[in-house]
Amino acid sequence: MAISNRLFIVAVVAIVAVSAFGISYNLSYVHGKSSPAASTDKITLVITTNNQFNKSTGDQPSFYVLSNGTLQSSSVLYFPQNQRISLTIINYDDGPAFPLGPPGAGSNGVIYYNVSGTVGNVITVVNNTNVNSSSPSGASINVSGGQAVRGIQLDNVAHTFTVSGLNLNIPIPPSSVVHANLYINGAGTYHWQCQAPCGSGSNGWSGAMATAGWMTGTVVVS
Ligand SMILES: [Cu+2]
Repeated sequence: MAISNRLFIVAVVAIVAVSAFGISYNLSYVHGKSSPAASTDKITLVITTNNQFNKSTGDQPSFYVLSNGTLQSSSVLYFPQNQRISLTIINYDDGPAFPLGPPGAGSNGVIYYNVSGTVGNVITVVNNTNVNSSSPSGASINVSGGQAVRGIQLDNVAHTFTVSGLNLNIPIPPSSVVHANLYINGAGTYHWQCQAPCGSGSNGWSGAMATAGWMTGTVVVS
């Protein structure tokens, strides 16, 4: 074997060894750093449109639970008590609906629909993630990310995730991803309801709005 070949092999072995050390070092570093003091439960809800409700009503929007890569019924949601819940809501609905309830007036005179019941009464909103329905074909993907807000302008609310028994109100803009951290102290059974009349009927409160697993349902905290 020529000396240059031996040098090459030594060099390769050294590179592999250093890389392996780096990977294992990084893994242990990340693992050690990511161990939280309290356990976290991640819950992801997905709002889709074009769900066939029945023949006379037609399509309705609906909340689902993302579980093991499949969309499951939101009729009964299970939340853990006394630990941090990392709640993500992915909304594919690109149309707003005016929510009910007392809005808070912003300092600039703009009316907002306030967040409540989350850590800091804040949600993080990533807008324009629904690129398929909001971007014309060929347009660049425009994602503005990670804005922490205490409210959403009233005419920019598509749905809400509201559990009045927990004073929890999460307004959800069209075509957005919303994230919130929350704690729920103690067990209980509650009613959840979207407060933006997005269903059928003359006032929008029929169909999905009045049917468990669509825009309303039960939250079991245990
Ligand atoms: Cu709704």
